[in-house]
Amino acid sequence: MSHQLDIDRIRHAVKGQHVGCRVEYLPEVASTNDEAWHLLASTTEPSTWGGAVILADHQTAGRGRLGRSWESPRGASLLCSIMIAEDEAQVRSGELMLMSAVAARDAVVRCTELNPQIKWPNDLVIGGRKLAGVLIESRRMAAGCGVSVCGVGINCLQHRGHFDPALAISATSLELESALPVDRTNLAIALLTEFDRRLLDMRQTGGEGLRRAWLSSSEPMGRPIRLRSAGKAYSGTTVDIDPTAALMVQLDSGVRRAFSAHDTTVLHADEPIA
Ligand code: BT5
Repeated sequence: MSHQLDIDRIRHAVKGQHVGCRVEYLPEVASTNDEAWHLLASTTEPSTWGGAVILADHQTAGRGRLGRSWESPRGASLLCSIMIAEDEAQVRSGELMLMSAVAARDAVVRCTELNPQIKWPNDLVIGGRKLAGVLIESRRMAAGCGVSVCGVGINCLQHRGHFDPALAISATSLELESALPVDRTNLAIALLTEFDRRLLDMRQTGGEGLRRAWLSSSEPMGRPIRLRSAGKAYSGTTVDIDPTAALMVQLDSGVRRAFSAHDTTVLHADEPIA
């Protein structure tokens, strides 16, 4: 089995779907999300790029949320950005965040024997170690159309030594977790197919099914949690998520509060609160 991404096979497999109506591949980019924004900025009709996908084998400046970086050794990850135009999908960035996490998880479940959990807001974890992350960026384009770029990074072929020392304990990959061979092409097909299915479902039935799917695949609610938001630290117990992907927390102070996925960091158990 080849470890190369087979782009022709991906294009063929997702033919007829909205997500994957165009599949662009670049061996190396700064960030697949940047590449998507360049493409969108260079067209007078950004909405026609809805459903288009950028895949790459390597990122020199992959990014996470809040200015953090996303590491990926060459050829080892699935690095993917999916463009969704607001008017076609009538979905907001919070729903896209839920959708991306659920689609990424379901893709892993389809391609392996693994059962990762979603960790709010955007991580897939196995045994507490991070397997994948999601980054949603939304902008209003010059043409007046709102577009979101859903970036998904899944660690596939990494061995322990591939990870920086800082990630060696906190990160994992399909290769490390699964007894089955890892095929990035199959995973890409499954991701685009699951995303397409969820998007269609969302348009037809609204966000409730998506929220339920997210909850049934996530770490259970009712857990103690420590968070940092807008420079302040909080601790409490998780209660629920809402359709904007905000996490409802019963704070130790007695107040119930929603935390937005865009500006909140979950603190590790041993991480200082300040
Ligand atoms: C994320 O951010 O988890 C979102 C990652 C999204 C990456 C995709 S790849 C395709 C697209 N193009 C991009 O440029 N980005 C998207 P966040 O929750 O902020 O987590 C970032 C943190 O995860 C870092 O600060 C590290 O601690 C950790 N991290 C970095 N690389 C990792 C990796 N490969 N595996 C596990 N953890 C990692």
